Amino acid sequence: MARLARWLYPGFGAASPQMAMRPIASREPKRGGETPGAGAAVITRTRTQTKRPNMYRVLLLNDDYTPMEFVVSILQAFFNKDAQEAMQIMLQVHHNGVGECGVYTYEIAETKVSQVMDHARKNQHPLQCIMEKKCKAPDANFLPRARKDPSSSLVARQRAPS
Ligand code: TYC
Repeated sequence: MARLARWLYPGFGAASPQMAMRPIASREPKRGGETPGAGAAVITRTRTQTKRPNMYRVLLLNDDYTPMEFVVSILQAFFNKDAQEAMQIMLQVHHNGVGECGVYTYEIAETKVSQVMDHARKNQHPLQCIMEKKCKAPDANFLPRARKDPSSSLVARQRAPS
């Protein structure tokens, strides 16, 4: 039904500007050498394609001087973590050197990094906050059709019996 609606109204279902309209060739068989003009019509169908934005992880780095409570307060203020989550992330950074505060689109990640760095600088703490591009998970809609070989990790969607 949604496909029909999209065919009739090309904008149907386009939830965001990420959904680009792309004309696709008509399935009508081409008649030899016919050019559009008097008596000929060109039928173009459009299909909406969703493109996922690149996503960025915002990370905190450990140092020996920034107080733990300050890091916890940052996680609550800028990353909307509750007290328990914030404590867990802070301890993760403290023990392992790095921890993830959240995953955002480019502009939001960049803003978070600036906010944290400004706030740390104003309070004279050496806290470092960085962003890193997140690897894309393969999009299920664009995976090749299941091949005969079930050992292929890309297309094997069924779990092997354990
Ligand atoms: N290691 C710091 C301390 O012992 C605490 C800390 C945690 C600092 C996380 C930075 O991103 C950080 N006071």
